[in-house]
Amino acid sequence: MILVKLGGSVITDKRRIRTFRKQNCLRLCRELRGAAGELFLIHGAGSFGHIMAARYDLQNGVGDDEAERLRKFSQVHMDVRKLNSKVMACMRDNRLTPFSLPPFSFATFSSGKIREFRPEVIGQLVDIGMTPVSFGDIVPDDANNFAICSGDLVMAEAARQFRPSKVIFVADVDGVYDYDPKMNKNARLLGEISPEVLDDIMAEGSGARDVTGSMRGKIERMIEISRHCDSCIVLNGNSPGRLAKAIKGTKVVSTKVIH
Ligand code: IP8
Repeated sequence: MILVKLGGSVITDKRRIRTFRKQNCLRLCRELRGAAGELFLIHGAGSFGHIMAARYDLQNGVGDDEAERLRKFSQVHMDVRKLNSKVMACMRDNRLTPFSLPPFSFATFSSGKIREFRPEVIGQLVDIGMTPVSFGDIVPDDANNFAICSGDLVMAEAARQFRPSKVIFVADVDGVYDYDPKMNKNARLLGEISPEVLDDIMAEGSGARDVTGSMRGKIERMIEISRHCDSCIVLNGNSPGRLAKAIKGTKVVSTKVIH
């Protein structure tokens, strides 16, 4: 299996609410064709999820008597499903055979973590040559009534269960940098990232943060994922051709994640 996450920042404009980057998404789906038949695709929520989730503070769940907040969870869920439909359409336009799997169709959640995971729901689709497509979403949660499930959480559990040959994170920059490249023009692209260098480059809390966590937390999760696959890389999806080459096994500008 090849596990790919299309980051929300490459398929949406993260600063403008519900703004889809259709041309980028179409091209990336074309590049994914090389993985057809063995692909599990996950995409982020971008500006269809993070802006409203942060505005309404949805990362802290919802109480039993908060009907108005439930409406907000429902709204964000609807928005991310709209984004998912757009991604699905781009895949179909490229003659891929996507099948949408919201996280709650194969997992249950408690305190924002996966409680049960049913890999057979995903495996069955891959076995018959379909491409399951999951995404960052709002999910029912045993402890907090509702929670936000990042696509990264799905990536981590899928890597543990399926032990993919390749895991590819498609970002809007060339890989992982020592500083945030959007804030610091001297930031240096790292060829490799491992637990040893993580502490040197990032103090807790540094780097951009969104509703599903800090940059450091995301990198820690990638390092964990790298334990369960043959290769794990972060590359730039705004640069045409890199995803297709990485799928083929050609070396591209990227950061290799190792443990
Ligand atoms: O973009 C976030 O998923 P991510 C999901 O994969 C929501 O971290 C609803 C904000």
